[in-house]
Amino acid sequence: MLEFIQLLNQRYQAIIANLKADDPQIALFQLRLEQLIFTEAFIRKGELLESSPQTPLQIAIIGPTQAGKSSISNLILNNQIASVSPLAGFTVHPQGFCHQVSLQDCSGLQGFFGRFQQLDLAELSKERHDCYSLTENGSVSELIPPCVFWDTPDFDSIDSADYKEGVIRTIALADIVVLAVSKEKYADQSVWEMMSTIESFHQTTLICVNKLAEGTEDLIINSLREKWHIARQDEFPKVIPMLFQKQTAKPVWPALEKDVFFQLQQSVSQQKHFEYQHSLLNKYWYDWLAPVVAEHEAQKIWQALVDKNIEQALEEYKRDFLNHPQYYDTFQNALVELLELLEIPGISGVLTKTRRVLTWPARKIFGIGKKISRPKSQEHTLLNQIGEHLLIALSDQLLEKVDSDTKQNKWWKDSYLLLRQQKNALLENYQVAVNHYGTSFQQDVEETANRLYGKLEEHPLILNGLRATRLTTDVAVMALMIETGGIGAHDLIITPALLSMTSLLAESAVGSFMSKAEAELKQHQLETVKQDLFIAGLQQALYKLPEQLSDKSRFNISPELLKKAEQQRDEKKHGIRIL
Ligand SMILES: Nc1nc2c(ncn2[C@@H]2O[C@H](COP(=O)(O)OP(=O)(O)O)[C@@H](O)[C@H]2O)c(=O)[nH]1
Ligand SMILES: [Mg+2]
Repeated sequence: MLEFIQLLNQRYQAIIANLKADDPQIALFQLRLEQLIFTEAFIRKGELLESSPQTPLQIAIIGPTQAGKSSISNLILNNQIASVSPLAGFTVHPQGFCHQVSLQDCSGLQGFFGRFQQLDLAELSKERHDCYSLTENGSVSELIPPCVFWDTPDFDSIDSADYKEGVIRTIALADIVVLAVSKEKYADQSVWEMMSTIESFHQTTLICVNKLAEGTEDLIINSLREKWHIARQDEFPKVIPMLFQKQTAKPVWPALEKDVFFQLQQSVSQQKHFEYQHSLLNKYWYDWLAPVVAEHEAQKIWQALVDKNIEQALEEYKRDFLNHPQYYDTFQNALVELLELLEIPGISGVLTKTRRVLTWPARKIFGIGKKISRPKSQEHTLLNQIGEHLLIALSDQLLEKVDSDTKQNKWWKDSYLLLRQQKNALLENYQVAVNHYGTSFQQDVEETANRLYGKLEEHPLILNGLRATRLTTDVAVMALMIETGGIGAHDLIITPALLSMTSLLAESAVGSFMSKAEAELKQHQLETVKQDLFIAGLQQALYKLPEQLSDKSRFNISPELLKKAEQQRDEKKHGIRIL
């Protein structure tokens, strides 16, 4: 799950970086990015609980600028270890202090912080925000049990992404959150936004109100309570009021509240982490993935468009070739092959004799001196036209979508541009496939001829009848011309001899076999064209086209990956589904 959330995070970042500054989506995407950072941190905490269950109690103090977080940290730690400053934004790294626990006890933390580097307190530099420190506290405090106590940077300072992420990580790590506010800052929007966001972490919370003027405690606590109930559903936590210390400039812990952390420790429960994680994921999932799902939908519409155009192309192919009485010549080709197989006596002799005569029409057709090549058949020309037409039609339909689908307008526009750019390459591949089909299907034609011949062999009477038929040189001439490429096979229809052979066969006992063979050949031809040219060729390449679009404007998370992530989301750590 962590990988998927990180992937989403990266995708959102990349897309935000490429949106125009005035794009209305920016604010929304940034909000989601922040939710993802919170969620990633919480998932990391779950992994820490699982991989290092011995990790000591974690307490983090959080709050806006100048609340006195570092001062209160020192008070609680009974040590002047966290730097205090009158300058806002002074603490910029999460700083962990090990109280009565050793650094070794905290060995799981580096894994939790991931790319953030663990340094010594003294090594932290203001220039670099992707680090945190972990230090042994040295002195003993009677306010806290053995734990790691974290001082954190102000959560309301707008600074680098690393800075913000460091704060969020530390908040998610905490078993107990101490919200530090001063009387000036407790009403800030940033405070209540944060408290509302982390409600889904279900952490034990304590509020320290610092710098209070004497006598204002009740007023401020009441106001805090009100704000809490607006921001959150859970119980209002315990509040520690701390009076403003004019002389010392250091807060003082109320004497009666010495064991508050020991009490709070009792209510820390890590048992429900995965349940909370699951509801956190569910809370945002739909929003986060809305643009991913929209891409999938656009992709589906695109595929349906491709399919529709392929269907139309096949209809054209049927109308203008397979079912066209003048142009369909494949079965005639099979009959010419059959003629050869029949080896009608005398024909071969005639063939040789007429060879000389034949050079004349062939030359006439192809121009004297030019190499004779088999002319492109009607089918070949038609298939190329159909392919080109398909790509043009698709391109037009994409352009229509740019106007009609305002929500996914960019998706369509990018796809349109990509198709325009790749049209020639697609067409070239298609033409190669058409050529290949032209030669390879000849085998199927020959096979049909063989089957017809085999059938005729079962009927020696017809076979002999055919052989006895006085076929004129006409047949031989036509057969030879086809062999040498002098003429298209469909011209055979006008050849009386072939006509007589065809009708002889049709009217004979093998007549129905013949028409069945013709129908089968046609069906097989349609399937082959559909599969080899339109499905394996065009459809597959076109389906994948949008996947090539730039990652800068798209999420490019496949439906399969999304499905896998959704399964993971609903699985407990040991593969048990959450009901
Ligand atoms: N006078 C007075 N100053 C305080 C008190 N608590 C904190 N401060 C001062 O407030 C400033 C900010 O404190 P700091 O702990 O660095 O706040 P942080 O930014 O939240 O960590 C420092 O100059 C502290 O000395 C207090 O009770 N009395
Ligand atoms: Mg500080």
